[in-house]
Amino acid sequence: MTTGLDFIGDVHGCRSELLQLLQRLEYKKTRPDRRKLVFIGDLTDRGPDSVGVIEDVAALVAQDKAYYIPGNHCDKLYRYFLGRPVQIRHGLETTVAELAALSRSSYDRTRQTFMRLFENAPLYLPLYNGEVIAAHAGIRRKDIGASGKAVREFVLYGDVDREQQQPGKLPKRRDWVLQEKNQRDAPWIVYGHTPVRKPRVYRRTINIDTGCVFGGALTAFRYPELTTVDVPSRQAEQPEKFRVFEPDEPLDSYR
Ligand SMILES: [Mn+2]
Repeated sequence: MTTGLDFIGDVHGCRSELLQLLQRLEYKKTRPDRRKLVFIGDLTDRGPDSVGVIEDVAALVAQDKAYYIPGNHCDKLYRYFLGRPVQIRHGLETTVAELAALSRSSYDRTRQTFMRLFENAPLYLPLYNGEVIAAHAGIRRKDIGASGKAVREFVLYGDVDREQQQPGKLPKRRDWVLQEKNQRDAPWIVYGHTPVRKPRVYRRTINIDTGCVFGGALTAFRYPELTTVDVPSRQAEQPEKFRVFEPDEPLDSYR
């Protein structure tokens, strides 16, 4: 059993920010006090070093210092590596360009490393005796323990409104946490997927995707401490990528 968990949201190829955050969390040399990292998906796409992030995260998982669960960008990269027809857009084009610049042997190694990481990952992950669940875009508490296509779609893509979808545009995402009950002792749900300026807390859920690749920050959520640690982004600011969700709650009201 670990003494604590450090969840890290959507890295999207922001390797230098990741390494700085790991330093702040003291993972660089040895594992601090038997804590463990939890990467909650979307390692690649859009940022400057997706290949480096794949190598870093796979190495941490192999050393038993980290868990990893996939995000929608991971799912698409996996299908790309399988040779399935996927659209090289929405950020995948940067990862594909990085891969194209590799030597044949480096390409093969990265492909194998990523595919193995993905194949060994659960869709979502209950941790700390089920007190906390990691799921890329979130999960309804009633679905914890369930699998199947609808749950998979929700966990990877969120609560998307397919009916309102405009042709060629990304579907709208609903604020799924509003449907969750306010229950003491309900498991915490740690998710990302939709960039927010500050970690958004509501009813024992926390969105920790603070949009590093869009100029925000890379954030870690520490459990059971219920604190966050963040490092500022080195990427260009893209304010239009961030969403504002109401209501939210102060994290320290749960401590
Ligand atoms: Mn995502």
